Amino acid sequence: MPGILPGETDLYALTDSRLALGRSVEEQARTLLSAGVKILQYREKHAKAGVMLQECLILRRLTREAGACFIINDHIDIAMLADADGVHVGQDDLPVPEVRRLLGPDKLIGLSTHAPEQALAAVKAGADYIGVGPIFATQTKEDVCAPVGLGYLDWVVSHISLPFVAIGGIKEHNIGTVAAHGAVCCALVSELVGAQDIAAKVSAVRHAMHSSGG
Ligand code: TZP
Ligand code: MG
Repeated sequence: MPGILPGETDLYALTDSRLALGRSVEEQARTLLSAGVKILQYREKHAKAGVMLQECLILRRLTREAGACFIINDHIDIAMLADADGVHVGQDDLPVPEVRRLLGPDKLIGLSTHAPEQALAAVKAGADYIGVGPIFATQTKEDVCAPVGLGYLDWVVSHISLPFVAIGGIKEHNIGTVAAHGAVCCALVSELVGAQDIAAKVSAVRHAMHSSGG
């Protein structure tokens, strides 16, 4: 079964142990999945490869049990070994066609994009979905580009038919605006795993996303 794509679900959660108030990756994942999150990305920029593999094998089991999609950031080798549903790469990572050669046709490839030409190139390269952002300023990503704002999101909504996920600085207080601009799926890092009560935050964010007219 291929993974669930952005567009088929509203929230896309990412792990980040540096923001998770001491909670392990497994604990972050268990809580997010039991709160109903259906796409989970493992994104642990500072973990060693051996640790990554062990953690991803656990997350693979948990996501499978929860019927959720499991995506790994950057690391194609770990994704293959853990039988993840796909990988998410950035503009400076391995090119999508090369990732496809490694992963084959049945796995998902997500590509972060920050401008119209990158979105068009992602479609051409065969990405399965794109990340759109950073919509707002974010401290979570170390090498992040300046926020692209809602303008790029508007452009994607009207020009790109590939599934996409909005990302970057999205929080309970602004997710209604992002949804009102046409984002069906939003990715959140610090707002979810950095919350005192992750399950309560998932439900508050969902409520804000679906009830606000912007
Ligand atoms: N790609 C663009 S911004 C970002 C990624 C992975 C991090 C977003 O983190 P947050 O905490 O939701 O702003
Ligand atoms: Mg990357």
